[in-house]
Amino acid sequence: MQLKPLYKHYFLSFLLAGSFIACSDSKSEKTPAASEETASTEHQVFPHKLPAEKPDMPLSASAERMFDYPAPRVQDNELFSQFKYTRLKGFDYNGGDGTVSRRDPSRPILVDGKYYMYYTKRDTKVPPIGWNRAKEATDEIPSTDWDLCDIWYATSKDGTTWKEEGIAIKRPEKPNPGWRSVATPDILIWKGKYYLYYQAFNEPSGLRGDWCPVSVSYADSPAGPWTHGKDAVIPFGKKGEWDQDATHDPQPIVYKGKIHLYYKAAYNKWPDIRDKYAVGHGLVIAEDPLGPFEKHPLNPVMTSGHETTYFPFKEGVATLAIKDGNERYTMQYAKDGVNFEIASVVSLAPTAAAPFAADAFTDSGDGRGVTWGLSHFTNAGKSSKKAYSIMARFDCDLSLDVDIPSYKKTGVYHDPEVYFAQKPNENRNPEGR
Ligand code: AAL
Repeated sequence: MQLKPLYKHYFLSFLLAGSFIACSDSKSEKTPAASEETASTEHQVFPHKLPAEKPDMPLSASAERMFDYPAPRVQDNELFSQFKYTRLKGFDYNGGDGTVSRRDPSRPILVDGKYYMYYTKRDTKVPPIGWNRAKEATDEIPSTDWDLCDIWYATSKDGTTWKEEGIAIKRPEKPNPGWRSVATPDILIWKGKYYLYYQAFNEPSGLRGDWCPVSVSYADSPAGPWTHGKDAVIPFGKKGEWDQDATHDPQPIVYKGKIHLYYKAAYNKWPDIRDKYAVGHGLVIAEDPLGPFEKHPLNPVMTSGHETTYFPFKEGVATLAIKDGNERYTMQYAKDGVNFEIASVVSLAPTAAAPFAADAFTDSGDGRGVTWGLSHFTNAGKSSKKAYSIMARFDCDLSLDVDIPSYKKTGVYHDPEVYFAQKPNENRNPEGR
């Protein structure tokens, strides 16, 4: 089988060397190298000019995959971007003493020339004592950063300087759902009305993991007043199902004429054995904002990511997966809003990202993507005893309508201190292995 190509190789060598003497018996000992070269002369070689389409030739697994992305070159990929950050103006954090925290912003909406955003705000006498000490939490002592919170809202002309307007949803009286804390809101505009979905806690988070159902309130104006609509709008899974313990981070879009509400659940023995936890995102669909919401049979529709970040893109839905799962720090796309595939791998991605998506509720069937949004940093406090979060703005080019080449650069360099802040395991042995 090897003989034929081998002769060919010799023939080529003779021509190139211009000498028959080169063909000696000792050469024939180099058969393996010879047959490797033969392969390259016999097979089509991947071209220097990167093809726009998958070439019709045998490809390595990696080269094959390159053509499965929205563009083979990441710089041309509409679902790839760097993320740039700006501090928000207009929010006071009480000198960073851990008693004031703002986190989990909703996606901003633009109404009559003003942006509105809704977020979790904690303003407590003392900083949170920590998840593990949830049993010691009182009416004045928060367990976690999102315990004893209300939902506030702020407005802005430019998305960077904000005016904190006041409370949108206040914790109701005990024992109404959410009496302990209301948190992590997101907004829907549907048939001229505004709907806020949020987590409604009846106990300090940490007691049973992060146990809380999702409630919804509605208003005629983005400034409220808000009327309580319904509790437990996302049904918990039955015992033994992946989402039996949690329904978090509700995020609605309007898609194919219906309300598609994505949510997060931590599962796999969590909260009993926390280090085994896994995170998934589910999808529930309704024709009315107050429900009933029906679970998609393929849930979880995302198996990587933490907080939910979903927006209409082309005919489908795009999402950003951060922090958890094998595919963390990827942008993904699903033509049908359900079956997501990796579109790009990203760096320095925003946490709890809530992008401004002008078409989040218009159901245009041609989502244009996003260029900025809000996110949070949960480690703004200098020590765990003064833990609090701050909100921030991010900018990006995940839009079909703009082209910002600097956002498409692939290198993201951190200050060396960022790396040195990651300390090696204390048990590293003296030889440094
Ligand atoms: C967040 C979200 C949910 C969790 C907690 C507050 O980032 O995932 O809202 O319950 O952390």
